Amino acid sequence: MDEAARSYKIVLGVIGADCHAVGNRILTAVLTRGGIEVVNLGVMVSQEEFIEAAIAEDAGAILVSSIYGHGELDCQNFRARCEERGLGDIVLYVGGNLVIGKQDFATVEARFREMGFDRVFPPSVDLEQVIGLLRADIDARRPMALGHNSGRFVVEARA
Ligand code: B12
Repeated sequence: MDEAARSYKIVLGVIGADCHAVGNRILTAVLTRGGIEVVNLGVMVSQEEFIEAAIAEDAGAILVSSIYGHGELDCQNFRARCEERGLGDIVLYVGGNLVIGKQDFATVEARFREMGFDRVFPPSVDLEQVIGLLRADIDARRPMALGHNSGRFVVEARA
């Protein structure tokens, strides 16, 4: 397949009991305009709902928003749950006001990276840059020869 013709599908939502909806709509609009196919789950999305949607939609990435400050709690074990469900190659991003109050972003980033997120973004991120990163990260995780959810294929093939 021609690289330029490759489609990039992602699942987006606001995790946990978080109902902040404005950023979610902006993310959807900017990413869609940038040529990314967005499956928007809206607000108050559970880990399970993100994972179910990523499997059903054969998405290359899950973008998690957390605005109300409880991101660390809501995102616990997210990467492990993805792996359990065969999404070994899924790209995981998280962004927003991830923790309560003002904390050094480098420290916050390190904690979420430790939890298995590929990239961690502050509220002030340039969304055009995110589109470029997304394409590159999905390409790196899913070489053209492998289909979507290829991590699941590898797990099943090993079983
Ligand atoms: C509007 C608002 C509300 C509204 C939300 C209405 C709605 N349905 O959207 C209401 C009044 C309901 C509300 C409630 C609460 N809120 Co409020 N709210 C705000 C406010 C004023 C604006 C949020 C907003 O729309 N911002 C504009 C959008 C465009 O920005 P954004 O959401 O940050 O999203 C952008 C970026 O973060 C980034 N981004 C987000 N996610 C991701 C993900 C990825 C992967 C990437 C790349 C980028 C990215 O891109 C987005 C687009 O540019 C902020 C203060 C502020 N100035 O931000 C507080 C704020 C977010 N709220 C806050 C709090 C504490 C609450 C409550 C807990 C208050 C309470 N005690 O009840 C509740 C939580 C309710 C709940 N269950 O979620 C705090 C969070 C504190 C923290 N994280 O440390 C803030 C920061 C206010 C503050 N300074 O204390 N809130």
